[in-house]
Amino acid sequence: MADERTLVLVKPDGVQRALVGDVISRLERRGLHLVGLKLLLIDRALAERHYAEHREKPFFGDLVGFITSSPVVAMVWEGPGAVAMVRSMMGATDPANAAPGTIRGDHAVSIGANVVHGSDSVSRAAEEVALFFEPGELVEWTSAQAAWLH
Ligand code: IDP
Ligand code: MG
Repeated sequence: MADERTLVLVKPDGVQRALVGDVISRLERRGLHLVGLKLLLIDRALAERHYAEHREKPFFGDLVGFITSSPVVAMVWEGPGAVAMVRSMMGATDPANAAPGTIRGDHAVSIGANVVHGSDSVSRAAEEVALFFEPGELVEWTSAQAAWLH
């Protein structure tokens, strides 16, 4: 499986509920590694680009309003098959359908406040990473630096 990068956001509800550490811990223990990390308040322009695919949906206004309402943690995680792996660890979009053991299945009840975002394809991941991070903010692990990575 090729190494992939994926964008993960801990959404405003996850940050406020002190779930940042839990999300990071799950992804670390799984064996993915961090290549970028920041805390930021998303502005409207970034939110509208990030969620552009949902522009015509009835919940778009609420979605943009929520993601811009308080700080989020944005991260880039790397590893073999990372995009699909993170999606499976997040659980279904609607927490009512999210399996126990997933982030949403363990921590959420509301489809709007569902703790995390994860890119849904390799191509979209590249676009989302570029929306949130400058190239210089991402770490290229060398094999020597990665000696203790698993
Ligand atoms: P995803 O986050 O699992 O990729 P998407 O379909 O891309 O789900 O939707 C983006 C976000 O929009 C979801 O995480 C959720 O918070 C919100 N959302 C999706 N569908 C609905 C809906 O029907 N009502 C309200 N919010 C929704
Ligand atoms: Mg999505």
